[in-house]
Amino acid sequence: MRLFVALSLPETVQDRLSDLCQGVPSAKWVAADNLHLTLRFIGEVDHAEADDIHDALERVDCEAFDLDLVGLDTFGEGRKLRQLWVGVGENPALQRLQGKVEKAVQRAGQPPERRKFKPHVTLARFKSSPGPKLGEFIQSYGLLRIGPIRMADFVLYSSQLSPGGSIYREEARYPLSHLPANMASRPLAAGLVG
Ligand code: 2AM
Repeated sequence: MRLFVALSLPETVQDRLSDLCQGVPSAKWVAADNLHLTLRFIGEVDHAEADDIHDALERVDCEAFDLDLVGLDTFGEGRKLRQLWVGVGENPALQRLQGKVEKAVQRAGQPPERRKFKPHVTLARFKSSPGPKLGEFIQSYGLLRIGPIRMADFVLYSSQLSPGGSIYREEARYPLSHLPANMASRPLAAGLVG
């Protein structure tokens, strides 16, 4: 299975973002309920590895925090533009959580992520040049600011590639705060372990 760890966004925020998602030809917009902020992409693992990752994530002890979504930016430029995304206001608590998730995933035996963490919520992906409409979109919504959004947990998702786009499934949710470890421990979602 293909796994990643992310912050899920409240439905109200997903809907607000999704309402913006139009008017740029060639944009492949992310479906509202797929909008999320990735903390760590893991990729393909087997069931035993997935269990180890789950066990390690259950031990992550980090405080709940508020998140602000701020502004728009892209990965790649011009003809090489690949993604349009919403950024995140400076957030030490988010950085702490990401660091702990990274350590947990490594403790579970996965290789380290080499790329620097750049928190973002992908709105659209591009296979061909978006043309001038993207500039207009960024002009219209570049000052976007949504928040504070309370982040009280994080999620282990599986992702299945399908012709209609990726299907994300929540496999486990991990509370943030300072609960004793035994209160934070729950089994994996049914079906993750074979
Ligand atoms: P993205 O939003 O920047 O595309 C599920 O696919 C999540 O994992 C997405 O948020 C995606 O980030 C991220 N992701 C997918 N493939 C990845 C890869 N090869 N390396 C890092 N992150 C990846």
